[in-house]
Amino acid sequence: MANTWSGQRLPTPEGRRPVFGHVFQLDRRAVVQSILRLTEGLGPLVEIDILGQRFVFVTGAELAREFNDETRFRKSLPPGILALRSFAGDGLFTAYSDEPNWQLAHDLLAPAFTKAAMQSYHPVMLGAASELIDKWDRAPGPVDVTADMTRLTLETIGRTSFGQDFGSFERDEQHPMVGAMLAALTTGQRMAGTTALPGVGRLLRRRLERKVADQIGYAERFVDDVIARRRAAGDAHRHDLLGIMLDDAHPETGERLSDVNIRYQVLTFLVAGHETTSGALSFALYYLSRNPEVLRKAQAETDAILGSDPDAEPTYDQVARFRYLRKVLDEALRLWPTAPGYGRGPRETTVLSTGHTMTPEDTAIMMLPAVHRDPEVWGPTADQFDPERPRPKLGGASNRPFGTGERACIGRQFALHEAVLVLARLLHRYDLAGDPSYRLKVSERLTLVPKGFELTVTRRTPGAAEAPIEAEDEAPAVCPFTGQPAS
Ligand code: MNH
Repeated sequence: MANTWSGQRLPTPEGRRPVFGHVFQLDRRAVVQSILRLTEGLGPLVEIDILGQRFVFVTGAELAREFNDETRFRKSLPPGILALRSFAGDGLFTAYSDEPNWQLAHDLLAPAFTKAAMQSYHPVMLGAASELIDKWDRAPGPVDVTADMTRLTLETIGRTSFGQDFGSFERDEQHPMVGAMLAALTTGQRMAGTTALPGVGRLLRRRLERKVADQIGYAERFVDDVIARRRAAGDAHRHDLLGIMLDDAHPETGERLSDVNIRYQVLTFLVAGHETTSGALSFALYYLSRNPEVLRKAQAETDAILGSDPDAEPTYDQVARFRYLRKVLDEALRLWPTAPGYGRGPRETTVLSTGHTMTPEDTAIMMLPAVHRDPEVWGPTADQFDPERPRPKLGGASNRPFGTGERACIGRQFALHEAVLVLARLLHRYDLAGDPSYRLKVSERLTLVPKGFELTVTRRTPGAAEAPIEAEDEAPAVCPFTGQPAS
């Protein structure tokens, strides 16, 4: 059986009950935050029992670095990710690394994330940002930040990758696709938590399955329709992510993606391509609104680069120059990695530095919010937001919001370009005021996002900045495919 850890005892929180394990100590709507609380002080390797199913978490930065070694370990699919396969199949995110469609899709889609491709997305990203700005210019009161960031990122991924406009800024409610995707994903995850329960579990699963069938059906019909319309358009269509999947064969093997797999990829990119970036933008705006000095510096940077015209749009090359904004974003993703974990397992049976033996059937989940706040590495101010904090002891190895190795995020550059571009336009144009009585609450969908966070935005007059701000210590460039520093 998988994930037995050869029967070894691992540190585990108190109050574990027979059959139920720690389930009564978990808030069903905030499982990640519950686990963070439960595992505190027990690290770096902690076991949680949910209804007889074992979950092993890595909460220490040194140990996480050990797991990031690609020669010993690779991505593994913990139950919560495995459950997504009923929806996303062997799409890029949920495929096993040795499944043929992973390498095929990885190779085929790499051209959609080159610099040339990013340059072609740039004007589309600017267009979506302008629609957000039109909405905020007209806002009669405080804006719902997370909802609007989700509008923005859904439009960006839809338009750049599939030529699909969701009309998010024309509607008051979110597009039905958002609800359908979230329902499919969260239910899949909840079902994963019940697999060790034979009797009750089966009933519970069947009820959830029925509830979600309509939503999955909607999402699949929507995607099939996008694909069909593109096919009907004939040769005239564009060479975006969808175009590549429909038209291109692997340069060496001549293989193509199947229709079923293309559907999985479209669903994967729609989900992976917007939720996480939306959360990252929302957390960054939260911290900016809470740190006036940081906001002032970030605004000065936008003035220095974009000048005094509030309608100025950054060029592709200018986006890379927002070094301070990039640090703000990185620091927000350190504290709240919106994809809060990833699974790793050994290629061969191995002994960890903790002394525990791990077989290829075992999985450990890197608990990123804990890893990213490990005081051993980040010091006593680990929990504080400080975009200018010095690089930590382990450098980038202790900060992996985009995962690691060959299975690291393929959309990293896409997300960073989009997020910096949008933040630049917003801070150049607006002053931000949060409600001082708001206390950060984090809501857990598939990803982490601020909950109920509103901002009052008022137009500002961009100044001619006194002196352009240059970041002092520049982080080394990181390869988007390996997550390792590019040499
Ligand atoms: Mn993304 C994989 C985080 C934006 C598409 N992404 C990952 C992983 C993390 C991650 C972590 C690795 C998971 C694992 O090892 O199991 N992603 C993010 C974050 C953001 C993000 C924090 C934004 C901020 N991701 C994006 C965007 C896209 C995208 C934007 C698409 C345009 N991500 C993916 C895909 C994968 C992935 C696809 C799976 C890659 C693979 O396994 O080959």
